[in-house]
Amino acid sequence: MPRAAFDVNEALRSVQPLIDDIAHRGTAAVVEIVERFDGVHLEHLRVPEAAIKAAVEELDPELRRAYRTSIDRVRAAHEAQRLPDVVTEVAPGGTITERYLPVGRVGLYAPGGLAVLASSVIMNAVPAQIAGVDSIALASPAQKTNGGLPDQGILAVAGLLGIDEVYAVGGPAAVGMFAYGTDECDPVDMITGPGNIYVTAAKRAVRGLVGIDAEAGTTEIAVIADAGADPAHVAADLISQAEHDPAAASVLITDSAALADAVDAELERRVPLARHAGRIATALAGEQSGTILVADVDEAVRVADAYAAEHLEIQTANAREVALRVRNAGAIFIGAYSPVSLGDYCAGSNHVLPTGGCARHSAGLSVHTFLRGVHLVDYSRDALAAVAADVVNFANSEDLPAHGAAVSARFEDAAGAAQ
Ligand code: HSO
Ligand code: ZN
Repeated sequence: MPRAAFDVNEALRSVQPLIDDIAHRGTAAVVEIVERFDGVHLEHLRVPEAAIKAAVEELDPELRRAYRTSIDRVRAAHEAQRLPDVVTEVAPGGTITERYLPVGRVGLYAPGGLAVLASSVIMNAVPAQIAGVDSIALASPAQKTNGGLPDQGILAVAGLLGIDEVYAVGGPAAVGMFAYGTDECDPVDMITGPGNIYVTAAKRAVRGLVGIDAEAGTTEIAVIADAGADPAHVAADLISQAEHDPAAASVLITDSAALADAVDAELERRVPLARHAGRIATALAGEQSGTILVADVDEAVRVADAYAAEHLEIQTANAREVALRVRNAGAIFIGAYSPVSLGDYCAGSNHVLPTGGCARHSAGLSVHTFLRGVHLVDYSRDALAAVAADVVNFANSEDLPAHGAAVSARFEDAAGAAQ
């Protein structure tokens, strides 16, 4: 199954000048770029705190409950990712402490565009908060329909999460603002959050100056289903992720031709009824979507591993046992009652996941994304003395004798004689 084309370097050509402009002219450049691309003139980049409070107060009670459920479950599941400091005594008197330190300041990006995803703010902010990041800024495009403020749902989620530093800045301008800082926004150490190809290109442009999360590509779902799966469930789930993007990939892997036909029939019935029928139909018809017929569930697992989907559903007998055999997937959804869309919002799992086959080498966003392991090296005099000859010999073998001398100097008197 080919992946949809996604040429970030091409986009980078038009984005790099914008980033350079922000690096040189700061706020003035950000304001001009927002005006040019979003058609909104900003007096201030920063959203007044009163607007965030108002968004929380005006929340529809049912939506507020949904946001709360999501936040509570994502918090609960991500608490388990905290890493304790670990002290290892590698020799008597010599210890290495693995210490996990949070990134100091993070800029989160929440896109406007095709779909404004308040849920992604939760998925990015909660792990950062649990990691102990103490300064979190959020940027999201100014919406003409909301008086030049970001989307109300994004503001409300920010309020519920206790984030009060929010900027009405979208696209590459937000990435440039976070990376270089302006007189209104201090520079950050790391930028995370999904965005369109121009946002992704902008993150590529500032990578190194700041840390960035993995590049988010087009969303994908693969479903391993056997003859016992419910074709209506499978079809609904394939449609759910196709709803994101005409280039989304929906892949069925099955050992049952009858199930494949039944799913096709369900798709034919359901797609025209969907609100976003146009882009769903385009995504399902694309060469990146389709059905792979396999001999048995073992072969299905091998295909799933080779494909390395962002989301993998297992709708087979003994689904949990099958899931435990899979090596490559961003997240795995087990059985008939764990659809991907549950995970998109309220399962507790993170929905920022590796796409485009990156699940072969990378994991989704987590508390670990915002932590850095630092080694604390602590040897006593005796412990250093015991290993000194090894360091000296190793250093000499690399023709770096001053390295060895830095150890021996500690065991010599002022005249250079061994003590
Ligand atoms: N399925 C998307 C996340 C999302 N879906 C947000 C709905 N809102 C990528 O994992
Ligand atoms: Zn989704």
